[in-house]
Amino acid sequence: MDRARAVRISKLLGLGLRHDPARLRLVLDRAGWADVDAVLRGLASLGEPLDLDELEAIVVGMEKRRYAFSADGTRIRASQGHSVDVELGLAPTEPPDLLFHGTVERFLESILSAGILRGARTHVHLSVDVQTARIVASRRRGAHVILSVRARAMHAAGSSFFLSENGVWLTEHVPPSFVDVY
Ligand code: HQG
Repeated sequence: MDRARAVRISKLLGLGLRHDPARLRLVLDRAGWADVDAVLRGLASLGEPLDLDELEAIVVGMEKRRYAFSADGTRIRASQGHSVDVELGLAPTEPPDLLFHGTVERFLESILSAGILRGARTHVHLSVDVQTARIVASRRRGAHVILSVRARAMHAAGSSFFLSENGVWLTEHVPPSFVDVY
């Protein structure tokens, strides 16, 4: 499959599995899972018919591994990034000392006063390394800013952290006192 089509389908999966299940005619369960057959039907209904092998190639082949199949292969979900209310069932985990957040200069003043907010998503997304944070920042226009988050100290002060299946750290809110410009 050509990359443009894979990216197009990956975006539709994001829409259906993270933000707006009805657009793909899906119903997600509490943990965010949808039936694979329903996903294939939903994609076909939006003009992107594909078979199970092609879906698997997209899920496994994209570097970020945004989506994952259930152990029995009948269901699929997004590993992070939701705006719909789901309970991923991740265990609270102690984070490393520092985590990173890539953003842009125009958000900086607000972040330094209100902290890092989850916005429309269920969690703030933090990266384990600066390079990933740079990629996150580069999705946006304007000068990039990398923030470091004193995650271990936040955890010690009572915040919960979760590590998604694809290696993204999640927390509900990062107070400004734990944020530094990197
Ligand atoms: C900013 C992609 C003003 C925040 C990426 C960010 C990531 C504030 C934007 C994942 C703010 C929210 C998530 C405040 C935060 N004032 N702006 N107080 N607090 N912001 O897309 O982290 O490709 O919801 O800095 O790779 O950019 O979809 O979050 O710029 O992992 O899998 O508000 O999405 O993954 O934007 O990206 P987002 P994000 P996928």
